[in-house]
Amino acid sequence: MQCAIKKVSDKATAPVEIAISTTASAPRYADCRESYDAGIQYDAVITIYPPQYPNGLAVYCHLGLVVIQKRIDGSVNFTRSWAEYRSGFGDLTGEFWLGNEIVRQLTSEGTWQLQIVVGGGGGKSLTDVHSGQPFSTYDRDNDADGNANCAAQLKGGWWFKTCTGGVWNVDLVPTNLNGEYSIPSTTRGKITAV
Ligand SMILES: [Ca+2]
Repeated sequence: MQCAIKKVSDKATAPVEIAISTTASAPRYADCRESYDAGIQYDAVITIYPPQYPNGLAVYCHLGLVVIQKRIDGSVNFTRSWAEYRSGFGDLTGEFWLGNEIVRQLTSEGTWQLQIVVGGGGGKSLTDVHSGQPFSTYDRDNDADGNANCAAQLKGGWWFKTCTGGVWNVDLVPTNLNGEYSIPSTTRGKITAV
């Protein structure tokens, strides 16, 4: 499974700095969309140079999207603290969480869309990403359930609203992509609530 974000609007909210280099160098891409349009149309770890990261930021690009989460084999533990979800963990070439601070920085300008792909099924795009819901981890309970700590209960960080309901109150959208890893054979390949 995988989560990725893409820019859907260029509406500028801050002045754009233009860096001028006098030395010849490899092409620099502002984001995964640019690298994709330039012909890198396979999954790859690419150093992008968005305005927020003038010195470059390594990300995993997939079909023009910046992948913020990838889980393929359960090799990385996603039961992590607030600080770890903030700074990111794992390995960009394997399983990882890119990091909430990086996502916050990248999405600080323009309008972005979150796409979630579970199993081998198709992706589901959501424009209503956060629905006003802050991120929760086991050590920072920001969910809307006053009686439970959803992140602790479900063993993963997420924009939990309730522990059992949908994050966005949309049917068939997974609510806990960062919980303990498992692939139920009956739901493989489908978007499913987990
Ligand atoms: Ca709670």
